[in-house]
Amino acid sequence: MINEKLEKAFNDQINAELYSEYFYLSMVAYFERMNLQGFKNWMNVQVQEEHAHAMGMFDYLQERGGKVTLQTIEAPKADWESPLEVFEDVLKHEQLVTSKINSLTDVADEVKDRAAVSFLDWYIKEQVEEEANVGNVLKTLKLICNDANCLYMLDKELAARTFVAPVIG
Ligand code: OFO
Repeated sequence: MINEKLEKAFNDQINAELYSEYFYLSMVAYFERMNLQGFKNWMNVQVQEEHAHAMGMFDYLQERGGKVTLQTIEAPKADWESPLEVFEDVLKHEQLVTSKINSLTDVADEVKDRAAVSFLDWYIKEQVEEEANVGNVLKTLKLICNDANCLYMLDKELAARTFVAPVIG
């Protein structure tokens, strides 16, 4: 049976992952309004990844005999000034998620749940990749993309991203 404090921390993180899904879905709608289909595709993959992250913890908590308690998902921001502002928000958000996953792992450590610590290792590594992916798009937007041509080229590039269901744990 999973420790109660750890169960609560997992439920909070499931909510954070579902909020991430919601936040990025709001960005999908923004890119649709902007008619930037490649950016929209990139963000749609992000939405699917966040859903998979939430479900990975959802399934794990149940597998460990814990109770999944879903919480209210906060309404995300709906408007941005530019694609640059969107990606600045994504990076800030991923950095926040990294700190939340680190805190969740601290709780698993504190209650000496070695299995949970080992399970969460996947998420810790995933965050390194997430921050790097977002950081790369942000770098291009910041350093190179100050005209419509570049935005068009980047949109074409982002159209190539595809979702690969992660094998978590
Ligand atoms: Fe984008 O991060 Fe989930 O875990």
